[in-house]
Amino acid sequence: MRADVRVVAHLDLDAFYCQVERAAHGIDVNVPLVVAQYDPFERGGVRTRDQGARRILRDGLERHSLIAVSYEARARGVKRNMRAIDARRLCGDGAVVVQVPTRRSKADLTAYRRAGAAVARILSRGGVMERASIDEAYLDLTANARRTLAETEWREVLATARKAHVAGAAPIGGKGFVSKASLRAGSADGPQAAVEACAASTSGVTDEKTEKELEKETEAEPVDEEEERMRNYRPRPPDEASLAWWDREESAWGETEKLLAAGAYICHNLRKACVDELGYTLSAGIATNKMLAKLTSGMNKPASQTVLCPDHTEALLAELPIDRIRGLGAKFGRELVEGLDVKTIGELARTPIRKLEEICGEERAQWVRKVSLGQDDDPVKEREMPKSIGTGKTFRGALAIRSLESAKKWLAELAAELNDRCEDDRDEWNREPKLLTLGLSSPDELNTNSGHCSRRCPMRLGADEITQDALALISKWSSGRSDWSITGMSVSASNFVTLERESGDVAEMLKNAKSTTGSRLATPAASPIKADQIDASVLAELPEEIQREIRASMRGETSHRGNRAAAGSALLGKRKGGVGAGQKNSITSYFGKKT
Ligand code: DCP
Ligand code: MG
Repeated sequence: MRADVRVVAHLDLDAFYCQVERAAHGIDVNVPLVVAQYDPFERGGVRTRDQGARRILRDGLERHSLIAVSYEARARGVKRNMRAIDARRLCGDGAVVVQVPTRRSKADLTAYRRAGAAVARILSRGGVMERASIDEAYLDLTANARRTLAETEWREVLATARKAHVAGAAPIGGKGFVSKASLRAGSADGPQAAVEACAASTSGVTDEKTEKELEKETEAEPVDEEEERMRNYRPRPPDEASLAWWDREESAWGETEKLLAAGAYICHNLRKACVDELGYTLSAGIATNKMLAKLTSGMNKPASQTVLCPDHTEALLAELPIDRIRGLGAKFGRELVEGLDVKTIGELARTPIRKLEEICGEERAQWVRKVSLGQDDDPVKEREMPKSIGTGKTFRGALAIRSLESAKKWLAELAAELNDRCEDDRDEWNREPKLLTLGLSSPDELNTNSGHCSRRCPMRLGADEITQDALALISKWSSGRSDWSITGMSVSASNFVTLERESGDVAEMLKNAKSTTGSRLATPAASPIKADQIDASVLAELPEEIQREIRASMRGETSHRGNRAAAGSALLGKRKGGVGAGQKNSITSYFGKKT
């Protein structure tokens, strides 16, 4: 068995916000549901709207744009970025329009983040997991697939695996399920194939198949109870070409194909666990690298998975429009299309490397060549836990803070933000911080500390508590000084301790989220933070003074400023490990966060 073969899955929740809202409001799966953005021009300011039913909108629908559309609504022609009023027009009065929760005059994604984290916890049972956005993740299933093949009867593996579609099994552009429109990477509208599948069950006839034909398919492939539950969103059963591929003689199977089948078996069981334990459906792509897995996962949405094996890859990419690969869209993609007079990935693959280099230079040409051949070496990486979380703001010139009252006002803002992030962090990593660090930039520190200093105290969670504690630190710092001013302020949380147990389901998690103080602490404080793991892209976003300070600390100029290195590192922690950070040259950095 070739040691370098990988089995990589990409999993993405179907109409994610809609699924969360459906569960929150108890809306039947057959009812078209859309999630709308809040009205930014709401009279009297954007009101806070929590998880309750007040978020179901009945009026003013023209003022809300859509950010998530259920497959039932997609089947009726509703698309993301339409207005909520259009959903009502296309789906009738039965359509449910839910507004995103709001807090402090902006969207509050907490419920979605928590649901995404709960799903991720289940998926991580399958192997090394890399979360790619709020509702998608990559899994490296290689080791698990090898184990599965060694320990599980092939017949059992195959019985489950063959529920997956096989990309490229049917001729592209023919009557098979692989249509250009179903290759949705980079497309905001979702897969046409899935829309057709839904339309078939709701309005009768599709371009390709009559309801009768679909019924016949279902008769030919009886569904078991488990499959029935997964059919919340009526996935289209694999077509005949896919089934013929699965049903080949065992002797015809290559080793990589068997590993991919085992990957499909594992992936199916993980998706089933998400349905059984949380009620959420996902779609998945199983292939030999991240780029191909991502490309494949959207081909048969919703609630379905697709396998892409090496034998079918070339044919699949050959017809794929160039802009379907993330990183080859927009300006760069246009440059290639126009400069080389090519339209598809296949044509790109046949372009001599010299010509590619003329258009985009040596390094990029290499990347383009690899992508066009369906190659991607980027490993699935577990995300690192940030060492600290923080937020800050600068107050230059006339905006400088000169009174405790004004400091308190801004601290309240920063504290609220920090507290939110700590709550999200707790949901994701099951831990709480024990140390609060206040970072200050001030002309008063110029003589002694080159303009910056930091102060620390034990961390109490809660926006008010953080405000009070940070204010007490400022108050102490300012006492004895006259005419002081502050030109930059940051608050950060660090020294995390793991909480005793992980909450297993969403309801439990929401319950836990209400208590913010750490009575469930288990392990001793983590080691102190160091400014040693710095991400350049995050550094660039920080106030200049703080950037300078961190750079100095990286050069080893610690002397009297030990604390400040920690403060800088804390600020960086807010995005450490984020998608795409520090991986500019990798293919998958182009498949960044969608939200
Ligand atoms: N989202 C958003 N604004 C966007 C895109 C997405 O707020 N422009 C949110 C709403 C989505 C969620 O992110 O529910 C996940 O994005 P996806 O692109 O995965 O879309 P869906 O999960 O809604 O649908 P699909 O079934 O196509 O994955
Ligand atoms: Mg999704």
